[in-house]
Amino acid sequence: MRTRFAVPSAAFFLAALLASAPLIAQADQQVTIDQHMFMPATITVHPGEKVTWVNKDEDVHNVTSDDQGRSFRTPLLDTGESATLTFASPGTFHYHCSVHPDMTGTVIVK
Ligand SMILES: [Cu+2]
Repeated sequence: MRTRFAVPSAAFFLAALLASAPLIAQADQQVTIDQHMFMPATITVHPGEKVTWVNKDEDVHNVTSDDQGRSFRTPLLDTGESATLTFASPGTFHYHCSVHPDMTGTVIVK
């Protein structure tokens, strides 16, 4: 499991106090893939945040942007595998699974 909600150590608190960036910018957001669905289907993050997709399904899936240029695309993820993308710029990014095009999701960066 990720440690996002774990009790921070004293060292972490010190680092947080010294950091000028808001804490939220350092937290990974997670999308679970299961039963041929991205959950949540729409996720909202701040510019510079990372989104990690974790495949908990028994089938292979990936994350492929809908745009013509395929501005982002993860490798095929087997059961238990994950992939992380960083969204630097604001926008609305629709994606799907290239193996199962009916599986769709959206990342909103603002
Ligand atoms: Cu798929």
